[in-house]
Amino acid sequence: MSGKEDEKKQVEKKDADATPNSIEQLLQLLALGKELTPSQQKEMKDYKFWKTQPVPRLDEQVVSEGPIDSTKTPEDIPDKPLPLIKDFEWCTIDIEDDGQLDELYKLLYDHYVEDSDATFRFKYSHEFFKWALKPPGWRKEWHTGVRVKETGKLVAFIAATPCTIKLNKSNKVIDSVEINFLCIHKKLRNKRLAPVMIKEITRRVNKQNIWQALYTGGTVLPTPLAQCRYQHRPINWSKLHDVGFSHLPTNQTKAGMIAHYALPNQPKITGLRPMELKDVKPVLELLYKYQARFDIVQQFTEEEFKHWMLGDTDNTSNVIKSYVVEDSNGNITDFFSYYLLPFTVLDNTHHDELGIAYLFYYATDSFDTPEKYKPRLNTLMTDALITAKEFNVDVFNCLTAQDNTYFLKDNKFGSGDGYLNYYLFNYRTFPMHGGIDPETKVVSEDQTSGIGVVLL
Ligand code: MYA
Repeated sequence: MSGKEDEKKQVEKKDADATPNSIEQLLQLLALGKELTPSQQKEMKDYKFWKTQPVPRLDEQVVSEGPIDSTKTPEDIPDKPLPLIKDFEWCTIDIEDDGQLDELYKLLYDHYVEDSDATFRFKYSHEFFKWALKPPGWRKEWHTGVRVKETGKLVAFIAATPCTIKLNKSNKVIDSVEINFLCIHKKLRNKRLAPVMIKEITRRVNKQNIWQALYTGGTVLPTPLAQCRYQHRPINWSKLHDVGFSHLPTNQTKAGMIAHYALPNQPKITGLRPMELKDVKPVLELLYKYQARFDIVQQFTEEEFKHWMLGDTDNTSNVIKSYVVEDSNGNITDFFSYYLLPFTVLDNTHHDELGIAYLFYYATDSFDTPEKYKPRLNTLMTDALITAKEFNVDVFNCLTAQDNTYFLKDNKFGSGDGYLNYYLFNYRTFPMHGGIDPETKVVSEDQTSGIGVVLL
């Protein structure tokens, strides 16, 4: 087969696997990035900033896992922040202060997601920020902003939150941070401020004797440990159609599409109920057993797990929803969780909000019997979709991470155009499977991914 024919086949295959264009646009928004064509891809030497950082090189063949630079101590790290360009100053966003949360909201609302039509915006809430940025062990100075000196206007932000990573193959546990919400005002783009923000958050984290970080992004940087693809499952197809996310495929009727995505009103699994405080310990034990199947996982203390699953409340959070299955002996056999981050819909006479759920952590005790595992996972996820209807979720998203590839097809998820790359800072790992064929990007059904961590 000639190269051209080969390329054409791949495109056909990808198209057959993909969902309508407008849904793809949604997923691009969510992914904050799109796969680059080979001619757009940069080489290592072109990454002027990243080539100076302790990250694996793009062409590197990893022979053993471990830190890249392990020579420094906190005393080697400067006490003072890096100098900023004239007229700007560093600040710390106090997320206990509603006024400062509003400033962060406004920055992200206007500048985090590129939406050329200005039709959809992330609808962050104070509750979301507090959940996302204040897990146990959070530090004020890790919510780092940049302001205009004269006016005090917030123009850039980056956040670190503590986390513990475990690499199952080498049995290494790494004290780490997750880096998220890097955002620069559109007028300050392409001025090399991002590298300064990254170096400053690195300094602040290093000062706490932490030398590794986990982060994700749509942009390809040196060097992803895995790449996953966005997947989505329309729940309220007719609303998605109304706001322009889903178009009607030829040879289909609206009624046919609605019927295709219809879900029962009641969950199927006996014993399914919202997770409570008393479940934290057994659910964490279940998760730990289950997660041994992935290459990279997150370890939680009970306190951390309580925060991430229940949002510091007894499951009355509007942001994180967690459910368990309790059998007749009182044992927890399964659990799932998802978080809610809606979109504001602008310029639509019928709808002003789109409900979006993102699959978070889940586990089941049936994973050691392959014939039971896949059907169980499928039913569990159907129940997750059913419960999400109660919270006005219109589309349910996940990645090809965890064991999601096992349930995507049966639960009518469709592949999007967005990709998410996973990175570790200052650590080499063996490459991990992202649940898609690395060449064709088609979902690898029936193959577990190596990715057991979920980042917001
Ligand atoms: S991912 C979400 C990122 N945010 C957005 O996409 C929101 C909209 N976009 C923006 O606000 C800006 O475009 C950003 C870049 C801020 C993304 N991660 O200042 P520049 C490199 C890392 O001129 P700008 C998230 O939050 C780029 O390759 N690097 O660019 C996780 C180039 O370097 P090089 C990125 O467009 C963040 C340099 O920046 C990213 O004005 C994890 C250009 O700088 C990106 N997403 O601003 C951060 N995008 O020359 C890393 C571009 O080498 C954390 N670049 O190609 C590392 C761990 C740190 C802690 C370590 C502790 C131990």
